[in-house]
Amino acid sequence: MRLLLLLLALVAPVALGQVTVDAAWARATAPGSKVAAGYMTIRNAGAAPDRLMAASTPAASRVEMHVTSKDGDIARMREVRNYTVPARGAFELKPNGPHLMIVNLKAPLTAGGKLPLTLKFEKAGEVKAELQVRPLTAAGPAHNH
Ligand SMILES: [Cu+2]
Repeated sequence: MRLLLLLLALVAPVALGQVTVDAAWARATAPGSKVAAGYMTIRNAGAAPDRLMAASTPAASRVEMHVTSKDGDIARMREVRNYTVPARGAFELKPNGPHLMIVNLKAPLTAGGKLPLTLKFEKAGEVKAELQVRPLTAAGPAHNH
C-alpha cells in the first residue's frame, strides 16, 4: 500500500499539462459587432477527463462557454459552466457547435489578426492559446446572438 501511494505521488505531476489546443480561430467581426465566436480543438492526452472551467482574454470583457442546439431551423445558444474534455480524447469547438463567446471586444477582429486566450482547466491549470482571425466569409454559418 505504501509503495502504491509512493507510485501515485510520482505519477500524479506527470498527468498535468496534458491539455493542448489546436487550430484555434475566430471569424473577423462584422461592422459594429463586439462579439466573436472562438473555435478550436482541445486535446487531452491524460488518462483522466479534464474540464475547461474558465477562459479569458485581455482583448474583451469576458469569454463565455456556449453550446448550440437546433430548434427546427433555428440554432439556439446557451451558456454552460464548463466543457468536459474526455481522457485521451478531444473536445471540438466549431461553427454550429460549442464555441467560446468573446463578449464586448475592445477592438474589432480583422482577418490576419490574432487574439490571445488563457484557458483554465480543472486539472491541467492554465493553457495559453491564440485565435487566428479569418475573413468574415470563412466557412460556416454567420454567428448571430
Ligand atoms: Cu454563442
